[in-house]
Amino acid sequence: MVMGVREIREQFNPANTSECIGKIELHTIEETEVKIRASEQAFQQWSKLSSVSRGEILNSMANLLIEHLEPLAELASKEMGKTVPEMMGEVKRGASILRYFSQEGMRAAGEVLPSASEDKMLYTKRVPLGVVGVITPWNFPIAIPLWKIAPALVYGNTVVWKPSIEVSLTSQYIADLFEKAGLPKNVLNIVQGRGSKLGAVIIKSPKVKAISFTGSNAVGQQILNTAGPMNKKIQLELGGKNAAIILADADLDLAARLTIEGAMKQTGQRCTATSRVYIEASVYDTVVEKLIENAKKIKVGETMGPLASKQQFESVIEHIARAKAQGAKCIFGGKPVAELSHGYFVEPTLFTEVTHDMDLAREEIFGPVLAIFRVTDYEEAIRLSNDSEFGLSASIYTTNIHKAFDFIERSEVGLVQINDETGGAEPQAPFGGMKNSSTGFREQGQAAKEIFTVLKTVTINGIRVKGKCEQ
Ligand code: UN1
Repeated sequence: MVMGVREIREQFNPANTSECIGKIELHTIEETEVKIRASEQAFQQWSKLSSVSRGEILNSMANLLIEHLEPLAELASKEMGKTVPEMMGEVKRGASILRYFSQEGMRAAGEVLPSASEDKMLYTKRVPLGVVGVITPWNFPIAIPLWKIAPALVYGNTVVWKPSIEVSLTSQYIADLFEKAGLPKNVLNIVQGRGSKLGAVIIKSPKVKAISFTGSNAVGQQILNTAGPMNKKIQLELGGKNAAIILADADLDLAARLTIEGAMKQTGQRCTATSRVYIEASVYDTVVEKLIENAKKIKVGETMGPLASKQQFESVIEHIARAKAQGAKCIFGGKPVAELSHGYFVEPTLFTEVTHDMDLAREEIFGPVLAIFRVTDYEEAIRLSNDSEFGLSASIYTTNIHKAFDFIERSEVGLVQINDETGGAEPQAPFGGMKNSSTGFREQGQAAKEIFTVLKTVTINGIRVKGKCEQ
């Protein structure tokens, strides 16, 4: 039954903006409410199923993802612009996330504690919350939803999922695969539409016990304002302005290669992208040359995809124009690619002569833009790398073990990288930032159970009442 009038949306390929790749019917507010209610009912059965059985469904889903690797990667690539090899990597990553959490169904769900009384048994037991709301972005249309949905499901919750409208077709494909994998009806309910309309219904619903969101700081703040006072559990993964430090003693080839990869992979559309690099003065000229050499190797339209949408394209172009107007020097790129004007393609872009009061040093760009700074020494580098409202990830390239350990201690971020790029996350490791990059619970790994379960403490009295066993 369709309630209200459904809006139809056409999706276009950001690499070829006149190519319509499909249509999607958006849900109405009423339908979203119905789906939340249905998920609440489905919780009764789903939470009773053993976690081992729930895990088996996730494992089937992992197998299906791999079976559908190519068509899914191609669809997602056409919908949001990431290159097909990048998208195939993401589908495989999705499968390993599902496999990790499928095993979680076989792991301990509590612990036995000693009691002060010999007559009592005391233990903890993790239980699911009920319906949880998962609101996901367009930049990892497969991996991010799965690393929220998989733990939510294996711990026994049901999920109402609102993906970004920009990746509606990819998200529908994933929801359909979950059904094929044997997930009972209404255990995962997808709602397609805008966050301002449908996301708001999920956030406000008293039936939804937790919200896991990845996206902008502005929306994150609205979630906190609305769902916080309702005492919901809230997990927010927000922006980043990730720094890399290259010291004179580093392997400079490795540092330059990984800094450019960190900045330009996925066209810079990762909250973990490297967006600032601090280079020690004595190797500054050499490293800048190496950064340019690496940037030159990128073939826009082949090894680097377009920006995901018109809005993204305009925003990145505006950031570049503002950086120039504020006095930063563009030493590489800085323009849309003229011969690829049928898509949202922008050149990999490098800026020098950046000062810390410029927007380029402070604001998240979410595009292939890197700000390069010269620093006198490690102390100046760490001070400037920490001079940010964000604290997601940071890298240092050095062979000095003392500086590496000092950086681990003093870097104000959730993800510290030594001789590695700022991006990336493995499913078994907690993911999240400090400062304005994250709020609340970590994602992935064992840490995921903190948001998606609640602990019950159980006391059983009278376990050793005299004479009972002899009767
Ligand atoms: C990665 O670096 O591979 O939205 C993961 C984002 C992050 C995930 C990054 N939440 O870009």
